[in-house]
Amino acid sequence: MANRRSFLQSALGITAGLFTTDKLLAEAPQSAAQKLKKRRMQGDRPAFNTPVVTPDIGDLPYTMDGDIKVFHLIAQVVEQRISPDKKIYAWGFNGSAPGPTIQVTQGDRVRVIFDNQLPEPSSIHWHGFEDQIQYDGEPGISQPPVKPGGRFVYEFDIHQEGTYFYHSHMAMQEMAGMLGTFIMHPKEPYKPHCDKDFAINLQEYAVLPNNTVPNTMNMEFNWLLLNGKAGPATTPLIVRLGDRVRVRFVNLGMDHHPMHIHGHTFYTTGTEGGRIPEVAWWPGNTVLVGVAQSRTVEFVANNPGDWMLHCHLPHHMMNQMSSNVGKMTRMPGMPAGVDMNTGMGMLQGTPGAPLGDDYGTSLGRGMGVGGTSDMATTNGPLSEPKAKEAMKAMQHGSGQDMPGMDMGGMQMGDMKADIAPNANDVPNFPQDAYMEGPMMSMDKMVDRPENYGLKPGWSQFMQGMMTFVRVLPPDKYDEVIAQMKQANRPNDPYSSVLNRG
Ligand SMILES: [Cu+2]
Repeated sequence: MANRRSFLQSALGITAGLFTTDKLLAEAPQSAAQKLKKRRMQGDRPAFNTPVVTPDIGDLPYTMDGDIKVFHLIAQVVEQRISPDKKIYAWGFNGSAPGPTIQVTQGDRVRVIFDNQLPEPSSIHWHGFEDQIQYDGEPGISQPPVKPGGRFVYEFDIHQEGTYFYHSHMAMQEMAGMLGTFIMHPKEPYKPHCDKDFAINLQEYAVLPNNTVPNTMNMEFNWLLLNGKAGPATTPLIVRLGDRVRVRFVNLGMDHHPMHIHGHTFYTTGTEGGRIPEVAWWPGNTVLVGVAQSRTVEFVANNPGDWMLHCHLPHHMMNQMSSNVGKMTRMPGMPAGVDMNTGMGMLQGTPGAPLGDDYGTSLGRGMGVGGTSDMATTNGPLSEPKAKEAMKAMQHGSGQDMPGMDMGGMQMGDMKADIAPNANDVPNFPQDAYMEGPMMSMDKMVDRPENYGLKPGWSQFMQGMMTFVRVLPPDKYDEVIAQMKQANRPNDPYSSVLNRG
């Protein structure tokens, strides 16, 4: 076994050190790739470190300086579309928030050149590293804060293995998006071998409607993200029926997230402290990923279908949800005699929104004795003609009724068919029908090869921390992979999978 493994490792160029992970298998001689395929079909899995795929994010490339892997990490403001209809300015690294995933192997010597392009001091903490104190990244404690335009060089001998992270050690910067995953592949590959290995960063932001900047002080999060995207903009995990799959969840936010998979039972095989010995793995379909923790799960994708993978907190399966706005939708129109903010239900004024006494009960946070702005009802509009009028552009999908407003690609469901005639008389209605009928479908707006073949209209039921594990039979799998290859996207997070065939 050891001989075969070392043969494969050298045949695949794995021990030689990789410049980017996608090169890892691209360098494999054709014969080795064919042998690999044959072995997979025979159920005989070679052991090697499968490169981790971080959907929607990708990897930080590196160069070699002698034996040292050198990464260049740049803190900067990043413009990020977290959903087709929502763009925010986060603070991240090298163009994304979370920052790109760093992948190294146990035994590596690693240098990270950190440049601060932010308008205030920062530093990077290497979460879980058994490193030297001068490289721990605590500003003012282990190192001077890195000033705007400044640089600091971190250097490590990697002797651990597992799923770690990097983040700003300034709390508000972390909440603005400054975090990323750091994978330490083991020197001796984990057994059993996994065919697919994914990383998913869990994050939340508070961004009020019509705002583009996360409010890092707000405790009421209305955008819940997987790798910087809210459903349905998340990119599914593409796996072949029969693959053994590893998913590494990383949580660097304000909430804990019970991550749940449909149709499969997984084993928790790792924490933020590395691999768990096999005798201590525990089965489940939900794993609670606490703040500052990572949880690694593994399962055999033996059940074909497009299976949900999501946080199970109900409010984390939603987008744009905010109690700071909302009164307007169930009224016949804007109330007369009030200013725009009041009319729209914006919380404002003394004693201050949203935590003031006046508004307490509306937000479910008061003493329960009533507030001046209590709302008789909860969510959205009920009259079909009104909603249709408000959403003309979306119905037609091209914005021709509302010049200058391109909502192209949205499709409305059939409201009449979906809502009971007596809906208005039912206590607590509406709940999930808050957009007046079914949510708008955004299939076209989030179209990508990984979504190929999903059931039409799927996107209206995906929000927040929701994605798919698409367990595809060989023919469907090949079809989707072919589409992904054809897309030929620069820095494709899936490139290591695509190169492997
Ligand atoms: Cu959650």
